[in-house]
Amino acid sequence: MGKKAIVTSALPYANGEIHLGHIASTYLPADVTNRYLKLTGMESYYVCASDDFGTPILIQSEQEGKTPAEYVAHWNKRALDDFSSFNIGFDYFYRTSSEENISFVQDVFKKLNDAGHIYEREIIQFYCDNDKKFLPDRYVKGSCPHCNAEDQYSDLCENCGRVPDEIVDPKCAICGKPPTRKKTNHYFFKLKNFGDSLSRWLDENQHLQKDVKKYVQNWIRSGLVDWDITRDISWGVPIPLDAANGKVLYGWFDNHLAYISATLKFLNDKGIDGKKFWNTADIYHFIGKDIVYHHYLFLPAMRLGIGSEYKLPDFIPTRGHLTLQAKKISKSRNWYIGLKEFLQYYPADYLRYHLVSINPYSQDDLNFDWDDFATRINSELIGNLGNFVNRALEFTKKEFDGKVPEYESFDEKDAEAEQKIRSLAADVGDLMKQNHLDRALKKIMEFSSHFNQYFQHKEPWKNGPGTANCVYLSVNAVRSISIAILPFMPESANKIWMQLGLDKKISAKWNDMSVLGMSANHALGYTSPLFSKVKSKDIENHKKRLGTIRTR
Ligand code: B3M
Ligand code: ZN
Repeated sequence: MGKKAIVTSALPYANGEIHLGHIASTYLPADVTNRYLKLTGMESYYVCASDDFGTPILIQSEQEGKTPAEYVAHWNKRALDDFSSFNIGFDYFYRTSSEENISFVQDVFKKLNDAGHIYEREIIQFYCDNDKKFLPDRYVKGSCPHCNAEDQYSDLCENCGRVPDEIVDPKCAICGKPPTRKKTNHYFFKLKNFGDSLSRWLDENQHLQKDVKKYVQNWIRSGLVDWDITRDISWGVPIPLDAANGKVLYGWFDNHLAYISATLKFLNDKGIDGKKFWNTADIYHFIGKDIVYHHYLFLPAMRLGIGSEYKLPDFIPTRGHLTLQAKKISKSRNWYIGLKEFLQYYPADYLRYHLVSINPYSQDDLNFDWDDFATRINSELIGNLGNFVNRALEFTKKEFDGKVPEYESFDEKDAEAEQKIRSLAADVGDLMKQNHLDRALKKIMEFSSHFNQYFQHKEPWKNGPGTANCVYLSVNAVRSISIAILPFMPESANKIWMQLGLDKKISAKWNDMSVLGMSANHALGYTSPLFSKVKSKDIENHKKRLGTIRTR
């Protein structure tokens, strides 16, 4: 790890509310990582933006009778509001339709064009005679030519994850009629030029997940297809060539460039040389597995195509999809839980705890289940961690007048407890560095569980010898816990910190959790239970509500 990092996560389309499916695979892992990196003392920034251009957004704004600009402004704000209430701590949240991104994208286009990576070709494009429109991407549905899955959009097969070169049995997505075909001039990006260099980059990058690398290498081996980067629609980055006649670039040409353009805007405004920062930082792009093709092929190829003026990603943490009660999330069938809705029922930290716990660093799908949520929160978060913190602090209040006692010489159990504190930062940190956020959180829970047992074993309520040591070490363990959970559950972490009689906000660094920082005579703050239980009656109601229409 270097000293600087830029963390990004897949940009949310500005066309609908953020739901649990979005945050599980990308925003939460990215946020936890960014908070962790900052805590270790790195200069790390989490940069994101709304993904404003493209066919689906144009279609939806048309359906709602709004201009696309009005439409995306609404969803950009709404997304940021929802993320903020979930404590997704973006350092910067911008938009792909910003002036800065548009000119950055046009500049990249020109450089690729000058370097010979772009060519123009007449193509036959689907056209709907009924709607009088060219029909790119989501305007057309049909079967995937690779895996035969039916009812797929022409820009991405959700079943096999590939981008179909020609969709089978096409239908207009607006009116359902089979489209006709019409000639139009399109610009293509020569992805084929990059097979070897992409393959080399994949081999050399030791941080990328092995299984993902393997199938991306297979895609390369089976031959890359040049990439149509033109759209005959009005909403997008205009192609900066007179001959382009106002055509725009495909959304997947411009959106990932906003990772860079938004970073440059943010850092340059702060008086930092953004480009230099980017090129000397560790670059993380957090994504869900459905956009592997775009992030392991298009994105690096475009960066390579402009002479690696901006460095390629070091990490592309790729995670699976969230299902809900073991069923695929679907907005149209109301089978989803909006983030905003969830936060009306439970604190952000409950969801953060749960979603990190069930989310391994792999592409396996994960499932949100209401009963599982209740069990984990009640028995793990509250029964283990909340219980330990509360009993240690309350006991100190009651028996030691709220002051950390002086310790005496340690017995074997005390020495073991001390050792747990001393090694916590490294034990958890090793897993964080490898992106195993779920295992890291589990380590913290094991630590808490160890101290629960230690406390139980020592029976300080009997006030026998060793009581002071037990309380001293337990209060110190509480302090360690508050630092360790800061990336995962920032609100609870700071609450514990305050109850310890420290500051309003944690000022410590990651390694401080392995220091016995609570010294004798330090007075604790006001203490109270951190959490309250999830009730089974409420859980039943949440289950019933799924699949029904709720407010957005
Ligand atoms: N806006 C959302 C998705 O396909 C898409 C990501 C863009 S990342 C540059 O998950
Ligand atoms: Zn039509």
